[in-house]
Amino acid sequence: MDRIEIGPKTFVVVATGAGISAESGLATFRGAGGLWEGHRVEEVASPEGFAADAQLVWRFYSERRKSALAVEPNAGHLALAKLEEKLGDRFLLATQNVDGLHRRAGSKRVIAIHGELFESRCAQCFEPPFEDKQTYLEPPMPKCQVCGMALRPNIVWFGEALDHRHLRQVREAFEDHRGDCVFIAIGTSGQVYPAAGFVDQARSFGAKTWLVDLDPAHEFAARFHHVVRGKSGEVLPQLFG
Ligand code: BV8
Ligand code: ZN
Repeated sequence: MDRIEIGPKTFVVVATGAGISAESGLATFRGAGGLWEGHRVEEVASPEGFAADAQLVWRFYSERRKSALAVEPNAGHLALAKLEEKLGDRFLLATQNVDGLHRRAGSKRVIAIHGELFESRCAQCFEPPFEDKQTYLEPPMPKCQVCGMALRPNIVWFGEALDHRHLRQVREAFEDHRGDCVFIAIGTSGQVYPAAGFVDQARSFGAKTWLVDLDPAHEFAARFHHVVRGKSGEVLPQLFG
């Protein structure tokens, strides 16, 4: 059984994708062939998609809010929360997932680099994002209390920039701990940038890199020092030495 040796000063950066939530019962992006109700996710999860059909996009996110509220974190999420408890400030979790399951599992040092499913924000003015668990399946679509324009999910859509502070936090973690850093990607097909480039950044700063995935994407897996094939809910509880 593979084990990742973590020394007394080793800094651990973890990046997770949809695969870590699969055992909780949430659909992955590639599992459904990248489709939702016959629409390409890249189209629905985009500013163009929202401009073209806000109701369709709100239906997409409302259904995901309902599914994410109906499931529980799994052993993989819990294993990462336990590792964070052990490592404290020598741990950083960057998740591509918007489902909120890492926080519900107890993870605190987690940055949601693609946004938060349970937050909405105004599509126009600079009112800050706010917690929103509501679903919007029928018109009228939700409006901003301040300026009256449309509300949108607080998600980073395709073609939108990620929060540069998040990207800086990940880069600094590699930079500040060069020589004694481990990067572990879990349950991601590595198709979406800039997250898919974290492994290259990690290696450029001398980090050891691991991929944990049920069915590793070949060209992505080739960029890691180590690849562990399996279900994250089964692998993670035994993986950390
Ligand atoms: C950006 C939120 C630039 C949405 C997401 C053309 C136009 C515009 C942009 C681009 C373009 N071409 C390329 C780009 C860049 C684009 C990109 O990379 N596109 C890809 C498709 C080529 N990236 C962007 O647009 C990003 N922004 O580049 O901005 C910019 C800069 C400055 C100023 C302006 C603009 C923004 C990307 C963020 C998009 N938002 N999520 C939502 O969730 O609704 S992306 C979304 O898809 C996820 O967050 C995640 O990132 C990605 C899905 O990937 P995965 O999580 O990996 O899931 P997947 O299903 O693919 O894989 C699951 C894996 O789990 C599999 O490997 C499977 O084997 C494994 N698995 C399954 N079960 C298990 C398991 N593993 C373990 N255990 C199990 N049980
Ligand atoms: Zn507004």
